[in-house]
Amino acid sequence: MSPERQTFDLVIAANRLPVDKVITDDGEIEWRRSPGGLVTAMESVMRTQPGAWVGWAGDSGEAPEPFDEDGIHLHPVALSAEEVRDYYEGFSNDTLWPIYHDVIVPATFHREWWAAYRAVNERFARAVAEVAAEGARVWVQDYQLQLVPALVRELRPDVRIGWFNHIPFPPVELFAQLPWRAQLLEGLLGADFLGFQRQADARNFVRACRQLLGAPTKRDLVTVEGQHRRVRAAAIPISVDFHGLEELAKRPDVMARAREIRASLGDPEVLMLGVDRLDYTKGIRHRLKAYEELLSERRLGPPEVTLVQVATPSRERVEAYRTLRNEIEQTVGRINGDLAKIGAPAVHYLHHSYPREEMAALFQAADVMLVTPLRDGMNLVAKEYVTCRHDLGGALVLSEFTGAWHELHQAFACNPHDIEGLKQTILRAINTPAKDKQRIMRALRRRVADHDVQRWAARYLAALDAAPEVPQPTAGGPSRSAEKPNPAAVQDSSHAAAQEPAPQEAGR
Ligand code: GDG
Repeated sequence: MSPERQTFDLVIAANRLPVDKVITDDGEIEWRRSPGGLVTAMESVMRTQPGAWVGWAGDSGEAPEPFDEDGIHLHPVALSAEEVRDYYEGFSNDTLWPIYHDVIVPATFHREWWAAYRAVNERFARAVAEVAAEGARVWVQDYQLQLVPALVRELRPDVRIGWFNHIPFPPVELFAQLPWRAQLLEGLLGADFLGFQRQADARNFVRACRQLLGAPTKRDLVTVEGQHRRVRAAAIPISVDFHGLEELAKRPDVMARAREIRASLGDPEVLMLGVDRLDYTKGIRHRLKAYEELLSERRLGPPEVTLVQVATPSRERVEAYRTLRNEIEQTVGRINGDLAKIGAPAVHYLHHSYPREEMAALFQAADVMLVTPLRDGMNLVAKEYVTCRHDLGGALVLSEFTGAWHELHQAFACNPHDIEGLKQTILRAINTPAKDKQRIMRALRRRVADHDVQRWAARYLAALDAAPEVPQPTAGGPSRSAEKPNPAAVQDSSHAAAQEPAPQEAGR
């Protein structure tokens, strides 16, 4: 640690920095805050304590110098073009992503990708070690950085380390396919506390440690033998900035835009909406199949009913994503070719990303929101939709395979693999009386309002502080054994388990 470096009590490490580079008309470089739940949550935390964010700035090659942006110290990490290919597109998105999402597409294993993943994780760990103050809290995000906890612990045994997984953690039978499974688990076990979206994800992790490493485990604790440490793994489900987004959705211009969207679609009786990154996990193909069958069977049809599908471009250099895009675009073409009328397309397919205001307007315009992933860590779109429905209108069709379903169990639940069932659920979401739908929407909104992203971050950090103690070497930094566990945090995170619906509620 160089003495002149600024250091921080809270350090976030995430694959991406929360800013995008924009070149202005006069050729100047500007950084614009990329709006996302994580950034909003961190803003609320960093208001009371200065924090740093370590991440990639989005361009390959040399990293920009560290800079401050809206009260957060941003510390860019460099990635070469080869590392973007091997660490990011390769190991993160073509090895880990499929394994962690039920192998919906086969995973690709390359030893060079693993070498790049390790090298980049080492670089992130060194950057974290540089900016973390004595005894700081370090919060590592997501599957791209699973080796960082152990690497940081080696460099900086004085800091407290947490990791949060935004995606599912797979059952041991799938995780075991990874040739580097032991190294990944050992990387994570460098943390004091590991956060997951669902209880099932935390349990999968603990089981993997027991079965693949032979580590002793007890409930949500894994013992790291040799280091006399215990690591806790628990569910702390992420959420959205309820009040910020609701305020946006209440803006008169946004509400007027929602009406304008409906009018430009010919004021259909039923407007259905899908909003997803174009990813095979999101179940877009299953959704289109159910919709196509409903149209062919004349149970629904344009112009009375129409579907808007926003498919945000994603990972376009990964083969599986290019294949998916072709399949979806062919299907949309076929549905419109077979089933649309002049001036009344059956599917409005939009392969763009939109400003937040437009998303909020779309959510308010939609009578039925289709969230049908085959597997999804949480799915924030579901929570954003109910947040925007301050009018209590609309209906949410929600896959049981999302983390969100474990909290939003009043939604119209579906199994997207069951096309017949999905069709029935869509019809039910359309035909349920408005009064009943309002009651459902009120309950869904209450859940998200009470469990917003600010509360998520506060709960996570409280759980990190309350994580089992580590015996510290007496020389050097402050002893952490003086800290008391925070019973409130422990109690609060077990609350998530209480919220999981009983299995018999699944078929609603
Ligand atoms: C991962 C996990 C987990 C999408 N298109 C546009 C746009 N979006 C926004 C949505 C939402 C976000 O992107 C997508 O979040 P999701 O949660 O739906 O899905 P992933 O991208 O797969 O996220 C997921 C999440 O991490 C957080 O932990 O929930 O399970 O896979 O906020 O609104 N936003 C704008 N324009 C778009 O065109 N402005």
